[in-house]
Amino acid sequence: MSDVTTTATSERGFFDEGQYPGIFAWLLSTDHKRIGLLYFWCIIFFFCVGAILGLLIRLELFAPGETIMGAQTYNAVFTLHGVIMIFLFIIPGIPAAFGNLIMPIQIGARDVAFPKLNLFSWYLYITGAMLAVTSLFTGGGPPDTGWTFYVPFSAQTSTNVSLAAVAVFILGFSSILTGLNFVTTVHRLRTEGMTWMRIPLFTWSLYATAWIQILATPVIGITVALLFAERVIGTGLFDPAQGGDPIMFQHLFWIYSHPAVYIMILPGMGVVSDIIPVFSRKPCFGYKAIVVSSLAIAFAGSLVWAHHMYTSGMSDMAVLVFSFLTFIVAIPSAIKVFNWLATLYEGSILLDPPLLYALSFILLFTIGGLTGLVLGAAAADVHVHDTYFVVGHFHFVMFGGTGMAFFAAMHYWLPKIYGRMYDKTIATVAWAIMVIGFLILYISMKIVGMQGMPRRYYDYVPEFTGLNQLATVGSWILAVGLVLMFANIFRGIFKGDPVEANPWGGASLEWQVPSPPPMENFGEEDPVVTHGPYDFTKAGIL
Ligand code: HEM
Ligand SMILES: [Cu+2]
Repeated sequence: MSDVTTTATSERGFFDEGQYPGIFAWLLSTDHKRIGLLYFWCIIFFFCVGAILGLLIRLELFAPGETIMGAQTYNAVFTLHGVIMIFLFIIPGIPAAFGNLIMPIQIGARDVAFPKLNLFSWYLYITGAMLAVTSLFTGGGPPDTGWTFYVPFSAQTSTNVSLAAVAVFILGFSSILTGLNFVTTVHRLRTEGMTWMRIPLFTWSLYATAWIQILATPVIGITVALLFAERVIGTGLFDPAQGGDPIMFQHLFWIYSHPAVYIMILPGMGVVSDIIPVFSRKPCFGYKAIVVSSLAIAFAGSLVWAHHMYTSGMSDMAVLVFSFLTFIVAIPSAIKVFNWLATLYEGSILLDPPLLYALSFILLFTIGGLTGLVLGAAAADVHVHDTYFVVGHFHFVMFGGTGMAFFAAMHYWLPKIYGRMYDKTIATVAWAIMVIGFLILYISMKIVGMQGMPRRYYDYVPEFTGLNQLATVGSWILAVGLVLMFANIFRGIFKGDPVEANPWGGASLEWQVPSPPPMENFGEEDPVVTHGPYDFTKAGIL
């Protein structure tokens, strides 16, 4: 990309250029970077709350029988853990925080296409989050259905499922509007020379994600609206006694929620695709293959929802077709993994924290993906369905995949946004502790699941005690790593050494503007792009 000459009005970039005084500089800002930071801090907050709930679940499961809470509280805690982690952390995580912070700069835009809509999406996110929290203390008390809200239980329980459904409905709108904004931004606001084949892979992944957000999210909106109607006016759509069908709820739920796992993972893949070339000092191997596989995942991933329902009662033919389609989606995912490894191969590797977090993404996501194939194979799934094997699998993919990618993005881009660097040694130590704790925690879950321990149960038979205790100890190690990582990031943001515009030697546009970037990203003139995002030689870095 061409060198950009910027006229930053001050050293503190957009932090000093608020339109309004005080807190309103944030609450009324339409700048994509400020909105990105609003999301970032809210998402970190909810992640910490969710993680504490996860630790409480593990504490309860340390020994058979009651350990720290009763059964009804336990049901509420794991429902809340699931709802927070899914709807408030992992789905909005990378797109809403880092997509907003970085994507417009990567394509040479001064902001997203609809800045006010962008701010409105954040308010919807906050409103949804507030309602979800309110549902704990009002009505019949905290929802106890699990984050899947399966009928008939969710239609009948006296807990506050109705308000939680409204919360999910509103959060869905936030997600759809962000998707619309990003699609329009990528189509309309690319600067001169930013052809489709020069778009950085992070932005490409957000583009593919945005289409899923637009096309799939309305389905969950309709599903929770129907659940609300079922509870409030007894529509009977899902109630067999009134001619309804509970299986229909599962179809509707997973028609969104399976594509949603690609809303969760694709942006993470995009982060990794951007980081690996920079820290290998090599162009990304198979750029086009990564682009096409993102789009292929977005498309094919919409056809496999019923692999969550092999044991719900379906025709053998349907089971066969969904099992086959599920295996097809593994292909574009595997293509990406091969391309990342080929990029690393014979590169001059810089083992800085962003790369370490990206490497743990590859390892943990691959393990998670392969156990996904075990679940995709219908015959094997019948054995491990709704056991801890599933819990192990999805934590590997979501936490080991997207979670690690979120942390990788944090270590990669926060110095750009705040203009300060964290301590790299502490970041590395925290990373090592986290990965060790992670493996102990979730491998134990997979094994105890293979042995038949069901998920979502308050209690277990004594035979499973050993592995459960191992898992709980793993969760403590993981927690130590998390605390160390966040403490180091906070310290870095406030007290770290100032950084240059391009601390890692990246070739894409965000590394050409000052750290932190000025309000409209670029000075008087828009940048003109003359080479691809990983052409380190043409960018003068190699
Ligand atoms: C400190 C880290 C974490 C710990 C100790 C932890 C632990 C647990 C445990 C013990 C369960 C209960 C499993 C069950 O009974 O079904 C669970 C469920 C779940 N976790 Fe986590 N988890 C952690 C992080 C995460 C993250 C980062 C995510 C999302 C990205 C996540 C998403 C979920 C979901 C969706 C469920 C399912 C809830 C349900 O079945 O309704 N967890 N977790
Ligand atoms: Cu699925």
